[in-house]
This record gives sequence, structure tokens and C-alpha cells, in this order.
Amino acid sequence: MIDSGNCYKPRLLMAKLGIPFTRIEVSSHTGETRKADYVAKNPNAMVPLIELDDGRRIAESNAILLYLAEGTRFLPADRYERALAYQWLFFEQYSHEPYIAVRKALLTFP
Ligand SMILES: N[C@@H](CCC(=O)N[C@@H](CS)C(=O)NCC(=O)O)C(=O)O
Repeated sequence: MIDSGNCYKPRLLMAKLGIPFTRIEVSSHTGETRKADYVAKNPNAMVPLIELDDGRRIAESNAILLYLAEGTRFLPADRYERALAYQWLFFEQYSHEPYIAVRKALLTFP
């Protein structure tokens, strides 16, 4: 979904890591996230969803980020430094996304 911040996150990381990908537009604006074929792929009916070359899928933007970042400079090897990265990811989902990003979307999309 091109105007989704949650979709931008993995797209940005894949670009920074030079990982080639194909973007398939699935938008909640058009009801596509609620269609049966999409819900069969992600029962939570949300984007982003990444499909790996072997067909396995990962939902939740930060789970996708952690999968992509594994073994790269974007996820520290040091236990404490990695915990700080997790700290930002949990903060983003619990304190930023619902209160700021969703409000921004509600104001902007209409
Ligand atoms: N916690 C999820 C949130 C994903 C999310 O809120 N996706 C929105 C677009 S930004 C969505 O798919 N909404 C569809 C709907 O509510 O029907 C993540 O980080 O991936």
C-alpha cells in the first residue's frame, strides 16, 4: 500500500540493503486487504506482507524488518545494542503508530 508508513518501512530497508523485490499494491482504501484471497495469505487482513522466494510469508512490519536486518548493520550483534533497536521497534508500535500515525492517516486520507 503505497501511502502506508508500515509498508514504507520494509520497502526502505530492502532498498538500503539492495534486496530486489516486487511490490504488489494491496490497499485498504479499495478493500483489497479484506478480500478472501488476501486474508488467506494474512488472516489479520493487513499490509505489509512479505512473500519469500520459497513461498513463506511474514506479516507485521517490524517482524519483516527484523527478518531482513538479520546479519546486517541494521541489527546490532551486541546484545545491549540490539535491545535498543528492539526498544525503538516496540515504542514505534505501541506509542507512535496508534496515536500519531493512525491519527495522521485519519486526517489525511479523507
Ligand atoms: N502492526 C501492523 C500494522 C499494519 C497496519 O496497520 N496496516 C494497515 C495499513 S498501514 C492496514 O493494512 N490496514 C487495513 C485495514 O485496517 O483494513 C504492522 O506494523 O505491520
